[in-house]
Parts: sequence; C-alpha cells; structure tokens
Amino acid sequence: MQTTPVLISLKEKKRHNKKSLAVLIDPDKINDQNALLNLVDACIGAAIDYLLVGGSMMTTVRLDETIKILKNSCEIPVVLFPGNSLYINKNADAILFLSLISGRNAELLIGQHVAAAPLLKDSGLEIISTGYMLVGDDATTTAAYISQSFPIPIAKPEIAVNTAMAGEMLGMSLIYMDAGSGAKTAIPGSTIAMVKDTLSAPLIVGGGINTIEKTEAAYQSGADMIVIGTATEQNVNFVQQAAEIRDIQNH
Ligand code: 1GP
Repeated sequence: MQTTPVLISLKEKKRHNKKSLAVLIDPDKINDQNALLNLVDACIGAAIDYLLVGGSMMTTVRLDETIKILKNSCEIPVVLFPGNSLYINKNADAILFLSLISGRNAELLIGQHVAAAPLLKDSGLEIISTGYMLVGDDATTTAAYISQSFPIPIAKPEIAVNTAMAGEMLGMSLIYMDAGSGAKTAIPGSTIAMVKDTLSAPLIVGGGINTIEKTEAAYQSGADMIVIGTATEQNVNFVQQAAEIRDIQNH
C-alpha cells in the first residue's frame, strides 16, 4: 500500500505545476515476463509516476499475474485502467472509475459501474471518478470499436470542452482525454489547451503519443499527466525519453 493516495498526489502536483508521466501496461499485449520486467526496470530508472494497467480488450486472463509482478518489483503506484467492470483487482493501489462521457453508450456511462460497485466497495482500492473522453477522427482504434461509440471529432474541440466541463460539474475528479491506444494521430495541442482552460481537475492525455515532439506538445498545451503505452512496447527507451521531457517541464 503506498502512503499518498493517487488522487491527492496528482492534485498536489498540479497545484505546484508539476507534470506526471504514466506508462500503460496492457497485460493482453505484454505476455512475456522478461519483456514486462525490462519495462518495469525502465520505469524505475525514469522515475515514472504511475503504472496504469489495462486495455480495451475484454480479457482479464493475465491481469492478476501482471499486477503481482508489478507490486513485487517496484514501488510505483499501480492504477487500474479498466476495459470493463470485471477489470478489478484488489492488489492494485487505485482504479480509474471511468465513465465514457464522450459516448452515448449507457453501459459505459453508468451500467457497468452499477455491476462493479459492490465489488469495488469491498476491494480496498482507491476509487477515482474519471470522465473519460475519446477524441479523434480514427474510428479504427480498439477503444472506439469496443466501446461502440463515436470519438469527439478533432474539428469540434468545443464539444470536448463542454463535455469535460460537464464531467467536472458532475463531480468527476479527473478528466482523461484519449485518442485511443495506438492512435495514428495524437490529440492536437489546441484541443488540449482549450479543455485545460475550462478545468480545475487534473487533465490526463494519452493515445498515439509516440515521439518526443508529441510528448512535449501535450505537456506544453496543458496536460497534467501523459499516458504512454504502445510506443514503450515498441521501444523501451521511449520511457526514458518521455521522462526527460517531463523533467524539463518540471524545472
Ligand atoms: C490508451 O492513452 C493510452 O488508452 C495510451 O495510448 O498506447 O497509443 O500510447 P498509446
């Protein structure tokens, strides 16, 4: 159990204008234990702030094993990023309790939450209410397909702004804008900046961030936390490269 709850630490960093970096580990994609341990080593070396565990696919087969390995090999807080209501594991530290507010799929807005609530109550996990928004023109991401929802179009940033605003007014503690894992195009800096302007809650940005330039652009546009996944699976050195950009922003 870590000492500072994840939400408190995120808000505290935001208050001091400090950026965070999270690495997304998808147990469905990393099925080789050595690859996982290499990635964890890179995360420790780069002082990654949080490990997100999850993915859009509906499988939970390797979830338990992955979380045990992470908790046994590092002190970085492990945060569940669930693809569905069964993606709960009490060995993690926290869970992003996601409501897909960019979509109109009732199951992902409130339905699965009802099913998960009693399990979560007994889990001991820190539960972080998160307004989750898919943004982008790429309808071929796994997230868009599995959620059966349209992402907010890039040409309509005002919809993203109003959606984030409504999420915060509904009491959500975080807003997570995601282009979807492996997205060809990351969320434009101009959209991030417009959303950031209206929010008090910490803003998480992810999806398709696979270069130093995109990392820099997302931070400079106002992301409080960036999530990188696919790029770290393809090149573990990207963990360190992205962390250096975070560290430059924080000095
Ligand atoms: C996806 O934001 C995360 O939900 C990370 O996306 O895999 O494209 O880095 P990538």
